[in-house]
Amino acid sequence: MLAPACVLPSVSATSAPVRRIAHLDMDAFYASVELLRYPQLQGLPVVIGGARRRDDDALLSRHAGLPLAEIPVAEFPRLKDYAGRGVITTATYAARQFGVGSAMGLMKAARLCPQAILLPVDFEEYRKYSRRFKAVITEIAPVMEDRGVDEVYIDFTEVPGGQRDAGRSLARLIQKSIFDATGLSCSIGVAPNKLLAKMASEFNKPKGISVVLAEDLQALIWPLPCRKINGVGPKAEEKLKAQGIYTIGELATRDPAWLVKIFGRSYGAWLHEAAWGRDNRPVVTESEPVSISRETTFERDLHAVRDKAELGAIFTRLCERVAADLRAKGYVGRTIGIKLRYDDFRSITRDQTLEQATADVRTIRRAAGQCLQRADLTRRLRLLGVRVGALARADGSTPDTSRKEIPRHDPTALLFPDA
Ligand code: DCP
Ligand code: MG
Repeated sequence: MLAPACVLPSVSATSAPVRRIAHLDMDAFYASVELLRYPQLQGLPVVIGGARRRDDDALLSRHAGLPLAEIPVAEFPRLKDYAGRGVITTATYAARQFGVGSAMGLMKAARLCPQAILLPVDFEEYRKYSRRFKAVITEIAPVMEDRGVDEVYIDFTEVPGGQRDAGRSLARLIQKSIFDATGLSCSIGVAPNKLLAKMASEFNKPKGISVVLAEDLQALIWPLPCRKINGVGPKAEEKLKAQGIYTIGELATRDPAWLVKIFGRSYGAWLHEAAWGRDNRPVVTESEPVSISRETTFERDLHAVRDKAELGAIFTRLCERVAADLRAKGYVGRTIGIKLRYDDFRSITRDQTLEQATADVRTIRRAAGQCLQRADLTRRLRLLGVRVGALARADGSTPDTSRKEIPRHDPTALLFPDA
């Protein structure tokens, strides 16, 4: 006999909330920030790029005293007058209609859209707006992963209202709050995981909101070219095409064992999972480094034999700094490596993996020294670096290793080798 309904907990009371991950990407980011300064360019084809700050300065000095928003449109530099080897960082949507876009040479773009207005890049301004829009998001939804200047992942799952209308309501609120605070628009994709959310945010750009549910895989994801998977680059795409695989749906039908044979164990297995829309990566609020490293470029090229003492002191100092960084950040690492750049700018790396993770300077120095012996030391060197990877938290917890850390350049290592 069935138990009375009242003693059974209702499904909604016991089941975990549906996982809803958002990917947010700002629309024509650099260009949109420039349009805040120069609203008279709204709706016009504008490209950002080149190293022509001087032209902008000239424009400003010609109109000294005039508010930026009142500089006549006719006064702005045009793409057709550009000569040089600069490339476009981004273009307004009006300019994209002419086929110009990120990474295209300015001279080529000038042929496609000579009348486009050309503005120089101002990274500082973009970073300022980047910080602003991210602060708006974390006020509303605290679990946010920073993925660079204009994009983030946000975990909607536990946010109040994050489940409403499959995440659409919260996405709308975030879009509006960012616009109110900055005047900038963005596009948001909401899906069961990062992989699908990243694809979804592109669906309705600009100012778009797109929701992809697990059951939409076949209809919305499988018709897309494999290249739309974040992690399938041009090389993998070519290789897939050579196997007759063009769409994600075609990829999904292939036997995983076959994919492993063609693409290798880890990438082949990942391709299969990606094609089936599976991805368990968490939204990581604080970046966890993959490795910690220090490197220094010498003021003059050094030779391993002739400058042995000087090089040795710098090497020890770098190891000390890496060990100190590890301790300060609470990590130990198993893979110890070195990086050398020769006087002809060729770079090499050597590393070795220890039995046990360490943050001990002597252990690091010894292992790095062994790596150095495996390198060609007959040429003069212009850069030396020491790196500790395969990190684990010193307290035993496991870090997420989906992100990379840029080596810290250490100009003082040469100046104060014994400091
Ligand atoms: N960027 C760059 N060089 C590239 C690509 C991009 O300098 N090859 C910069 C300029 C962009 C910013 O990064 O404004 C963000 O890149 P996106 O790919 O998100 O491009 P946009 O935000 O400009 O446009 P979209 O609306 O398509 O996101
Ligand atoms: Mg963008």
